[in-house]
Amino acid sequence: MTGPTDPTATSQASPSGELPGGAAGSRPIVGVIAGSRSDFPILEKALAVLTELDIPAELRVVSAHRTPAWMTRYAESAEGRGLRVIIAGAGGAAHLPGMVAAQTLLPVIGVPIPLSQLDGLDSLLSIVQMPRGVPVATVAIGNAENAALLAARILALQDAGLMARLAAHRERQARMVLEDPSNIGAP
Ligand code: RP5
Repeated sequence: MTGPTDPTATSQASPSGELPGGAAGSRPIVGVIAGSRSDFPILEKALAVLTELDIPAELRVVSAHRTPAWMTRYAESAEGRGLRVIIAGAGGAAHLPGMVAAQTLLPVIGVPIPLSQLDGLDSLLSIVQMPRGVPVATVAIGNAENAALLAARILALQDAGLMARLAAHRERQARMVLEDPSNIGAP
């Protein structure tokens, strides 16, 4: 058996060792889980957005196939630990988001991870084609940033400060387009 026995007992350290999101030591409200450590480079983009929006988050490896019991413990304990949204990224036969969604009532956002074979289409179809009754909100292949932004929109419904930070984020995005050198002098 691999994986921690108690999800509350493990740290929320990012690969850099820092607590991602929010003030150091604040309790994570978004759980970002990866089917493998090899998925981290993509899922770290979600953490970066969550950190920018000051949303406390954790990043862990939870494999549906290699550690099914750990996946169940993670899903079943998530709400009780204070998580409000789960972002789950997996590649290939990407069953992690769906199987977590089957074991928690928290919203689950799936990130299809592109692998070298099939370019992530396999991951996308594995995650998006959920049966009726067990929803997973699926973002574009590799688009972990959007998973974080969608999580933020869900959380912002009950957090006016976060809603304001999201509005500022959108404003910055728009400004980057409008201030692109190609738009100088445009009407
Ligand atoms: C999936 O298998 C993981 O999400 C990962 O994308 C893929 C390959 O995993 P590794 O063989 O790199 O550990 O479960």
